[in-house]
Amino acid sequence: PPTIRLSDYQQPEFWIETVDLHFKLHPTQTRVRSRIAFKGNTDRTDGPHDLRLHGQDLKLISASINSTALKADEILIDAEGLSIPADLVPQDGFLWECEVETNPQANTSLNGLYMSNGMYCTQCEAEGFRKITYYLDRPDVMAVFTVEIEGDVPVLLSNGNNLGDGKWHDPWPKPAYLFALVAGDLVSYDDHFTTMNGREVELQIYVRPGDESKCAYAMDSLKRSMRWDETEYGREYDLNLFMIVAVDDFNMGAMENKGLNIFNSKYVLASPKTATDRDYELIEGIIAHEYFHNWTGNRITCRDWFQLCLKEGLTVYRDQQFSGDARSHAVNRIENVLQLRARQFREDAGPLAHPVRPEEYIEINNFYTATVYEKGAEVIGMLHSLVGADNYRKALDLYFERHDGQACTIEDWIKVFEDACNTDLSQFALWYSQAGTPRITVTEDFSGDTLTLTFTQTNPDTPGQTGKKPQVVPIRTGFLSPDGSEAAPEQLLVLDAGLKSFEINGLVDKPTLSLLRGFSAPVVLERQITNAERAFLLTHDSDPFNQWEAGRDYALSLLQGMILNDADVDPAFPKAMRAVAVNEALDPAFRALVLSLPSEDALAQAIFEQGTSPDPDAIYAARQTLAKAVATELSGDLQGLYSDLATPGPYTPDAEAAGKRSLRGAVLALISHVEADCATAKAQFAAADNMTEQLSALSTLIRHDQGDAEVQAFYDQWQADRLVIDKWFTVQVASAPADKAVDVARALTQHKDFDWKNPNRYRSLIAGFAMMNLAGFHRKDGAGYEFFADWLIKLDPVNPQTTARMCGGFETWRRYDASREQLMQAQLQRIADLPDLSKDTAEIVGKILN
Ligand code: B3K
Ligand code: ZN
Repeated sequence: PPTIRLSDYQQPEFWIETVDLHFKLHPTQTRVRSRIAFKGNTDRTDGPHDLRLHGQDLKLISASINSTALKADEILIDAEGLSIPADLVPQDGFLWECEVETNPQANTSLNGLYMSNGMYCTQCEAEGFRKITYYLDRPDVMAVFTVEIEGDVPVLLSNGNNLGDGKWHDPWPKPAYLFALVAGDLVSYDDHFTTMNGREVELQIYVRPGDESKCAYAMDSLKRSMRWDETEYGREYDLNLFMIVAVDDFNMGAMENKGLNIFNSKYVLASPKTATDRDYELIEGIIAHEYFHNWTGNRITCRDWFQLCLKEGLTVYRDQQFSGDARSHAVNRIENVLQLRARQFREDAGPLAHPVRPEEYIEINNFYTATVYEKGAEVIGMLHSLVGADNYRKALDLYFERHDGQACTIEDWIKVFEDACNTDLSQFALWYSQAGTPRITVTEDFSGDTLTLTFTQTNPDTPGQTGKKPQVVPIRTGFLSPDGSEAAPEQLLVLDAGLKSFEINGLVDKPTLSLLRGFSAPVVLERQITNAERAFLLTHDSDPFNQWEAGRDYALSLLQGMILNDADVDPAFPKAMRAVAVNEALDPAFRALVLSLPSEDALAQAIFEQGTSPDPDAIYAARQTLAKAVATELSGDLQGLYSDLATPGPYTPDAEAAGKRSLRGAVLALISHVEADCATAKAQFAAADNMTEQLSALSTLIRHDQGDAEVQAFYDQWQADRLVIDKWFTVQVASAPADKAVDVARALTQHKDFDWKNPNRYRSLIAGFAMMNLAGFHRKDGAGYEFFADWLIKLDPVNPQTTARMCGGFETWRRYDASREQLMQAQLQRIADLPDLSKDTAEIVGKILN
């Protein structure tokens, strides 16, 4: 398969003005008729051009140009589409009419038109529309769509305004990737919204009959998102109808099709008994994300797929702002940084590293990555802090004004900031083109009343990129006096060179530095700091992110010492943890985050960066020892905390109640380290009236190998609820003791409910095992690797997109000792050698092996 390059971009030979689609739905023989008004592209003076249309897995029934039927020998069909020779194609414009047949039932890729539990559904981003009909399936071709659907089902939906009888019209020109069709036996949960200019918008969430009672939270999140986009960005909704559909078989979280968002049912349906606090939080964030795409993605879209971060980075940034406003900025920031480090830093440090705006790909679906999304959002956060809030708003206003209705590039985006803020961003733009996480060091020199800070920056090599230039790194810095107060006003130090010094004058004592407050740049900061300074920051820093970071960094350094040098637990650490745990002035959600130790994967990465191969069993053991030490220090407080943190009355999903439950969950985990029989967890499991508490109890019990009866009871209670049964699969493989995990996972693949073609179910078990149980996956004999590879091989022919994404489980193979490395390499090679491997998986496995 060819490599697609940004540098090869050319405008299309033709544009499309209008598209009329007619669907006659049938599970195995759906007929699609299209009438497409093409016009010539006057910028392409290199004609005359053949008509080249994308198309995949289509049976062509007929085609004509300006009502003249094309003969079979006038149409050249290949695996990627069709071509009509230029002499048959009026170069300034023509009407294309075509009929094709597709088989939605046979489409297991969940890309294009497919079926999920008897319901018709589409997924067109990035390149799924070409599986529906022949088209110019590229985002810079924007057209007005009119759709008519005939089918033997009660509900027939598409984008835009409902004209009745299965007919739809979307007045906003859009690229084909935003097209959607849904048809099936669905019911809707309805509401309405009045926009800032007084327009009435009908809101509908479509679900399978029986699920109507689980839509309230998604609807509430939608209305709050709509209001927020008005007040914070001045963006009003632009159709009189907004629909969300929940489907069970979906490759990702959700999709922002114009006026008809399609969601993985996991991110719509919620009730206290079946959804955890984390589920509620994700529903709120993803509903907001997809809604925000209406302006950042749909009204202004991407010129080509290399510009993906234009819509994704910005929309993630916007949904993070929204969630911060809706909940707690501090807690959200910490959670986002945990994710960023776990997924994006890991990606940036390994064989799949690529810039926020990649320059080449084989399969674009492989680039919906943490780098494009999460690092893309970090880059916007840095822009925001560099230009300031007022300038940021000015730039965004200009962006919407200048580019509404266009398909844009990162250059357009940067130019808007340069023009609105009167600044030069050429160096800043390196964040979009250079891969890898910059590493920053700092030295401090205090003399007289002056502190001199000297920063260095190194920009590590990544696959295909060496000799990088220094980037612009905004470092928010605080200066703490010995009594914990701010000795000088906080500053934004902008490191824009490989080496740079800053002077801070008028200080009485040498301050303790609070560096990179709020995690103001996605970098690794290396500093010389003592445990006493860490404890001081954990107690006194007024920046909650850095307060948390001090505790995290403290734990990380202790654990590394325990793992690598057999160090004993530093008794000051449990004391510092206790001080936070019992400090009622602090938000419970924040306290829970402080109490949670660095993940096993984070420790493995940190140890690897020190130049040693991490031992997963030693990592597991050290975390256990440290947790036990904290639990012992807190033993006198735990039962009191546990009962004080109970949230009386009916369950509510708000951040405050969720925060208490999260701290209570952390306390429960500590209690079970000092309680022989896990009695508290057992009692919590039996009494729980909500999924958060039921699941945290179950996970604790499994971790301590005490949960057999509860595992069965949970299944008996929830077997009819697929989203809960997904959790049941995950908790068993993720929490199983390391030596048992592969066997548990293997046995569960035999369970009658392991419907592996459903992506949620597949991920719940296979990714739950490979990504959430470090020591289990890395069992010495390689059984975990073999099991994981077997299942990647099995899924690839059925669903390449999900398979390729899951291969990330092997992305860290070079971290480990020679024996594990060889075992993983052998499995990767076994996959790479398959004769019919999809290009999706081939691209990822090829890169991982290189
Ligand atoms: N834009 C979609 C993701 C499409 C993924 C295609 N492989 C969801 C989102 O980012 O909002
Ligand atoms: Zn998105």
